[in-house]
Amino acid sequence: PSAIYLKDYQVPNFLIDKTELTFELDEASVVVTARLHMRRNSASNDQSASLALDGGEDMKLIGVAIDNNPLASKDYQLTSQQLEIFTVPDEFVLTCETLIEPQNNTRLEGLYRSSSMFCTQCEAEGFRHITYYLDRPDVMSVFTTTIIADENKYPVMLSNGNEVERGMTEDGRTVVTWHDPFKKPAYLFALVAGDLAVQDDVFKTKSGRAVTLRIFTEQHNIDKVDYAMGALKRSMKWDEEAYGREYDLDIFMVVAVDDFNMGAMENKGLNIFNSSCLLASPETTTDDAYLRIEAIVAHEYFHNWSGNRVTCRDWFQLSLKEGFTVFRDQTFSSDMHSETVKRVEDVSFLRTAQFAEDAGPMAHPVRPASFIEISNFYTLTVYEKGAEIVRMIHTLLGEKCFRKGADLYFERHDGQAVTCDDFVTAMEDASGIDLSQFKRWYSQAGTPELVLSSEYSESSKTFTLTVQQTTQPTPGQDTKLPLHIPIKLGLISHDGKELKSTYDDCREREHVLHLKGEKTVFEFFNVESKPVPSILRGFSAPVKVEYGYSTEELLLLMSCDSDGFNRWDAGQQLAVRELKALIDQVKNSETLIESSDLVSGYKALLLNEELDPAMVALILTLPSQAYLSELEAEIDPQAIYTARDHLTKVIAKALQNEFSSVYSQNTEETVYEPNAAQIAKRALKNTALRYWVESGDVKALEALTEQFANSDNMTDQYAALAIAVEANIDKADSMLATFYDQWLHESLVVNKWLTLSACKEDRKGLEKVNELMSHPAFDIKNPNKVRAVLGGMSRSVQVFHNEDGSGYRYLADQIIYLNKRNPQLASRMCTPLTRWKKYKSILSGLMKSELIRIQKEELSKDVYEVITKSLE
Ligand code: DPP
Ligand code: ZN
Repeated sequence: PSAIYLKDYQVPNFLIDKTELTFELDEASVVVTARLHMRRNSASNDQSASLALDGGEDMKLIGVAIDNNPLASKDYQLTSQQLEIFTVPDEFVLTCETLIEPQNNTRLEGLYRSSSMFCTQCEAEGFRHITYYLDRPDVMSVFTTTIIADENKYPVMLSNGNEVERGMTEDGRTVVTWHDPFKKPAYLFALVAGDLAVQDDVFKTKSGRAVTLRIFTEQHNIDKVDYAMGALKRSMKWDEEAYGREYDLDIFMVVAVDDFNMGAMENKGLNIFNSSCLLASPETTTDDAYLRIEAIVAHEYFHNWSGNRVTCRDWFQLSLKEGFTVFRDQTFSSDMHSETVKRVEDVSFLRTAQFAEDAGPMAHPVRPASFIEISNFYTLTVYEKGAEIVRMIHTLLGEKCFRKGADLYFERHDGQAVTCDDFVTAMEDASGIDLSQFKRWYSQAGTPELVLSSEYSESSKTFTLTVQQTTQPTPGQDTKLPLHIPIKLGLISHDGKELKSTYDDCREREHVLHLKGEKTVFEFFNVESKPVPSILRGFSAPVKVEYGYSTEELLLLMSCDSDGFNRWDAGQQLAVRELKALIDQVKNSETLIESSDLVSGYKALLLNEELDPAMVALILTLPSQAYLSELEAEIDPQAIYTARDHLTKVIAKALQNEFSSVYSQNTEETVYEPNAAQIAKRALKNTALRYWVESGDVKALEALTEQFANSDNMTDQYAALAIAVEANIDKADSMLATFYDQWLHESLVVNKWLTLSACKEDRKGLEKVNELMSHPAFDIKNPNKVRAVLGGMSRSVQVFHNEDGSGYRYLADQIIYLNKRNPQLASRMCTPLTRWKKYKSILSGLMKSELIRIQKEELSKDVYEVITKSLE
């Protein structure tokens, strides 16, 4: 396999104005007839180029014709990746007939089967497994799709756009034709056929049009779509208000599919969702999952403008649509619930997982310069860091100019396939703000690190802040340039008040500093007393910050900062300090001794009844094993685990009474609703229960058992079970068994059971994982189940990081097996092993040898790229 490069981009030699597809669906095979109305692209600099169409080797070419004249085999060449036709006129209709076998498509790319239905996934390059095509996003075409199938088996037959015709073939099969008036790249094509149930609704757009909304699921799941439908309507309304974007077709359809590689897909007018990201009911769905469903429904809907109406020129620009759309869905969720809680959750995720990606062998810029397999670049960097870039633009421009920029972008590029540069240019043109240095964020990989120091002059009332930025080298990028970084800053007096200061001729409580150089000194005048700086409020840039706060200063920020995000962050910093000290003690086999600062800070929080319970829960949650691993120079998983466990128990014992009373105060009988107020209370209640159980109080165990057995909602029941597993209480195994028996008919709940069973810290863990993989509830065809078990296992310290290497070997075996079946999924499963260089030497060596073992196999492009880069 070889890499392709952004710098080699060329416009397509041909364009496809119209795409007419006919699918004859059958159990044994599907015949696809494509009629492509093509012409040479006058913008191409090769006007005599042959026609090279993309196509996968899993297709059988039945016949190909130009303007209805069948081609002979001497007229073209067929390889495993393309169909090349040597001579074609300047304008022509290409007809191409292919035969595919969706039932044997285990890659879940292109047309495949999930349960008894047919469905598609074409992003990024799945369409080429359906027919030969110019499968690249800058080739946009108007699609008409005809589906022919037995209506008894497939009463529902869907594709993009509007249904325009329905009839019968002579042999009694149904023929349905769909037409999508908006031109689109092939990655947005979708087809679904099956015996599906539907729920209908209507959305009135701001201009008064009635849009039909239809959600389809397998028959047994249709009672779980109310929440998604509501979320869809909220999203449609929000996009009209926040961005002035109205929906453009008369119908919007969503289909839930069990076997799906990704979360969901924004196909024009016909979104396809992993059922785990759509189906919800109080009994089977946790609060977290509700919020996730709402966010993903919104995300896919928002793509209708940021992605579909304006799409990407090439796949290097993936973040153009993903970064922007994630930013849009984050803002939507924060408008629907709590802004601070949402920000904390997003940043916590970014700092844990994206920072780790940036520090690993797969580190890449938000706009990658090259790739071997694009599926490997649906990453946290492209999505989450990409969203941070858009957020920074928002911070630099302010709400009003940002909106002007977005309006200009949509207006200027409607119907086009464009680049990240085009997006930034629209923002610059609308605001007059120069973003030329800022654009380095798109091309430079790695997480910038800021080191800050300060001075205060009592006599001149001047506060001076010195900021230095550096970015560590990443693979293929040894030298780094300084970035334009917005730093939102406030100053707080030692008695907890917000201080005004004069900076850049503005007298305000908060300023946005523009860090541009490697080292910059910022001066603030008329600062009444020596301040504690509140740095990077709202996490105004995706960077690491180092500033020598004293413990007292962090406690002050944690209790007084007007910026909710920084209050949380101060708590995290305190906890991280404490944990780092403990980790070192474990590593040196010393007796573990902790300070009492964190405990007293937590106590104050628990006693303060005015705080948002959701924020209290977040602050009380210790930094995760994964986040602490990211912060370590050399990861010793067991040491981190031991330190975290120790501190949890110390806090639990010291505040046992507080936790027990917070638990009771937040336990009330209400009818379950996934609203912010209820979610907050449940979060705090269950955080309290987690500690309370760790305190060893028998009453806590009673409360846990009672909550597990009698909750009327999955959030509380699952929380009880997860606590039992994490705290490793004696009853955990029997609770897991009970849970399975209770929910064996609910596949999505069973996935939760698989994850918890697989991540349980247990000396016999690997045997159990192996049992799970052959359990009747497991299904290797289903990516959710594979992720549940292997993802769960990779999180456990004792099972995965066992020093006999058995955990790594087990995962490698599974990757080798999946590599052939489902390369995308196999490649994702490699992630934990790719971080090998950061682990302590015994583990590092074991991980590396598994990577080498995988490398010796005949690998898919997906796995090849990840493994090779990890070993470089
Ligand atoms: N474009 C899809 C999404 O992120 C890919 N799964 O919404
Ligand atoms: Zn997306």
